[in-house]
Amino acid sequence: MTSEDCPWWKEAVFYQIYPRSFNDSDGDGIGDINGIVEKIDYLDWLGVDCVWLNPVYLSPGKDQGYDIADYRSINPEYGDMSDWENLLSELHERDIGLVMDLVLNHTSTQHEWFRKSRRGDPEYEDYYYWRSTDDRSTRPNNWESFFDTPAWSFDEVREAFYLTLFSEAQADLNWDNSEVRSDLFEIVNWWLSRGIDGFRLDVINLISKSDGLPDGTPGKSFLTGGEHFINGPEMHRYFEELYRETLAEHPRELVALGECVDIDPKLAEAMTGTESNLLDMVIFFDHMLLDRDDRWGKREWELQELKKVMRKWQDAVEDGTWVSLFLSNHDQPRQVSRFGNDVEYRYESATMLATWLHGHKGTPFVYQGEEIGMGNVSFESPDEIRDVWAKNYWENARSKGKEFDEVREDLERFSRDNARTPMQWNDKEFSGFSEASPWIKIAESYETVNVADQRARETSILRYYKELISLRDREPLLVEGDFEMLVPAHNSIYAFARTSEAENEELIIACNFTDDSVTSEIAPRIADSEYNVLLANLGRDTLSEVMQFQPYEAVIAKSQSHPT
Ligand code: TEU
Repeated sequence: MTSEDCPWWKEAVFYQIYPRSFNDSDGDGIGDINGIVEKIDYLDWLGVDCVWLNPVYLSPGKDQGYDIADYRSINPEYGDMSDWENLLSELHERDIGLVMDLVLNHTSTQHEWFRKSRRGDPEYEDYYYWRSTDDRSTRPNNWESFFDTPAWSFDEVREAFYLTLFSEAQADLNWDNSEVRSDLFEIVNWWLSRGIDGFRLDVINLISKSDGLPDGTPGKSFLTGGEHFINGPEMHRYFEELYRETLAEHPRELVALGECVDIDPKLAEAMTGTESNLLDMVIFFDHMLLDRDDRWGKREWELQELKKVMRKWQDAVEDGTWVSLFLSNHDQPRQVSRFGNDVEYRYESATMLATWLHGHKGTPFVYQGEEIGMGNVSFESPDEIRDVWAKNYWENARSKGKEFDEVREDLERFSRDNARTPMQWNDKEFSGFSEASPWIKIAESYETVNVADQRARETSILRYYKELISLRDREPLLVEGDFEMLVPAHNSIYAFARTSEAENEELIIACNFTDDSVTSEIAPRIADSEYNVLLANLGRDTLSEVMQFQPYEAVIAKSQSHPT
């Protein structure tokens, strides 16, 4: 389905692949590019339109590929450039796009630029943020990193501090240096010339830092100093320049999706057109913060809060921006464990959450394993931790005298490792992911939660995802319909309409977010028109004015006449 003035990426369903954990073709316990190729028929069968591939570039892997050592080569653990070219052409043959994940805010400290910069090579000395202080126990400012450490690391070679907003192996590039910008633009063009369909731009709203790198005011941003490095002063100018020098010249319709920490709708609108033209859609995180308190703590939250956040972003979409719709990615715990119930209601809650997500206005993203309801894992000991952020969290706790058991619950709830356990293809040893013991533990659930089993069944989470994805192809209201919240005050039911006044029709999407049976009047107006159920996870075939919902029940229904 391609309507004339709707870009392909608005109609698409994206599938996110974390290559290290998707499928291992060569038996070393690490997923790889040929492993993805082996599963393209599966992606085709599922019906997705475009793949977002997490970084596969050469990298020492301190942050699993987000520390790039060479933007123009492939990590040998994943294959080589000809494997990658084969992946692209195999995807394109099935009409599936490929979006590469590009990290332009920082490089690995193994990158040639950093190696030259630390030695003071005049051409590269200003490629990063270097600062000296009188003694090495005093940092240049009080900024905090995203990974629970100070934002400065000391380099023994240059005998100075470098800015590092993530791990110490990731040095922030100095975008104020025009040479840095033009080198990065060349890289972007190099990838575009290989025929990809666009980019996911990692933490793209961090590229500009306040002049002079002043101290932050503690509490002003969720990280000390954030007001000086998130949405910085030159951001729009750099976005516009990047756009002008790369994507703007391109003859095909590409997509640029920007991962943006801490933005609001106004900024999103600015980033997607009113101030700069770089981004087509933004990845926002407000809904990922509802259940978190101070990063690792648990916060009780209410459905009303989710409604508020989503309404805000749906209004922004009506006002002209566009968003990615997601509940999971490689940085987040598994959605069925987090927002559903992976013990008693895995099928019900996984399918409800999918219905809810795909019902909104924006582009839906499915993160590998979500489509079979993969859940969080347990961590028996610190040896099982792989993620650098989780390691820092544990190390910080340990240095304060804490035992592993005291932080275990936090890790099991929020660790990024939850999302990174191997894909569960079948119930065989190593879950069909590999012939060898994988780089990270396999979730205990693989014997019962796996692709082979769910594909063989008539009713399963996987079958439901396939239906939901294909519904988007048949039902333009899912792409274009206006959003309207229904029963806004209800504490258990999240219901909304997607309407088209011109066509005089609407969809109603209604979801029970709880373990309980719940009654709700969805909308009195549904009484005067016929509603056909298009999809329902628990077999419902009609709508009524007052509905009794089973735990985690979800339904999408369509009216023929719009209420007056
Ligand atoms: O993530 C940026 C980021 O800020 C997240 O780690 C965020 O803190 C998390 O989603 C909590 O909600 C991007 C990548 O997605 C991540 O994997 C990288 O580690 C990070 O950038 C650095 O490149």
